[in-house]
Amino acid sequence: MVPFVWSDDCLRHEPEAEVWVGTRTPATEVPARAVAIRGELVAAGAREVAADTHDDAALLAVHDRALVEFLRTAWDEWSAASLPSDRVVPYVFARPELTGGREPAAPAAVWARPGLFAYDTMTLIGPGTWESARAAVDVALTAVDLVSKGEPLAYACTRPPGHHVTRSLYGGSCYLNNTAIAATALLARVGAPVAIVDIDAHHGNGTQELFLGRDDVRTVSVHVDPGAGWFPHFLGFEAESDEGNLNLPLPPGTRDVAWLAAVQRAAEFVTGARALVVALGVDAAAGDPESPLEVTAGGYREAGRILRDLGLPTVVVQEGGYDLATIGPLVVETLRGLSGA
Ligand code: SP5
Ligand code: ZN
Repeated sequence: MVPFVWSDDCLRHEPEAEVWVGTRTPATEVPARAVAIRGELVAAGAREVAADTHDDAALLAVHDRALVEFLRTAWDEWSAASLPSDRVVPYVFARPELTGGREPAAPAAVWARPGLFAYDTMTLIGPGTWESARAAVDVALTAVDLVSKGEPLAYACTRPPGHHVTRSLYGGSCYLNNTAIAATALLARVGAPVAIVDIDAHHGNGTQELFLGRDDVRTVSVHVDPGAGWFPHFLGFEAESDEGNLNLPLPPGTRDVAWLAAVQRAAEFVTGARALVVALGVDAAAGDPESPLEVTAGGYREAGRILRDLGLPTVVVQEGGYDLATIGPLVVETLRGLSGA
């Protein structure tokens, strides 16, 4: 079985809640997700590799320093301000139209700062959030190191996930774009083009925006149609596609055959790349509480086979997947397909 990269620090982020339509609802992106995946990987005989620390170079090649510094300091500043919420949450948003496109002022109030960097109210910051997000970057970069050293396939057990984060905005339960950082690091090692295939149930909007208009990283996302009312709502439509970016939105209720046909198209789109990053969300599975797609474990295994057929050095980065009972088996099945097991 494949090597998988792990860091205990990825368990330190405990969002506890998500503020959805103004209501505090229980968090879905919980530490138990990573624990469940690890347990299943170990049971399947996968080899655990401890994450190495990496400096900020690859991180800052993808994200604005201001976002990184905000995330690094947000909890300490918030907790020192004696606010009524025990998690960092935005309340006023510095939209570009609000300031006529001018740079918004750095707000004096600590409680206004999240509105410079957050695009939703669901992605809370607490003690340990920064440590986990930064550790996930190290996990992803360690998997890139393994593949650069000749492993054909490596799995990064990243948590929190990352594919919804743009250069300067976080959201969608994500803080740092592990997938984009891995692809950027891989690009420096193997040369262009590098491919990102995102099979999370939700559109990889952050990854799309980071690489749109570039020909050195090709991006493709297979996801539930945002036009049917699903997150990220404003993005993920077919019309955003160009020579280097392909969106394949699917209707709610989509099952294996149609989903795999889209994964096949995704694979064809990136044929000729020198290396592959798979943004592996297993929330497209039937029964996942966060998506209406109905993919089976066998479907995920077949997706792995389709992507294996590209014959590329491959880094798999964990994204979503919220059903604690099935998340581990779904990851293992995908990796079986990818490794030809
Ligand atoms: C990485 C990833 O899969 N992020 C997905 C984030 C989507 N969240 C949108 C949630 C929409 C409302 N869900 C209601 C549940 C409230 N707890
Ligand atoms: Zn998702």
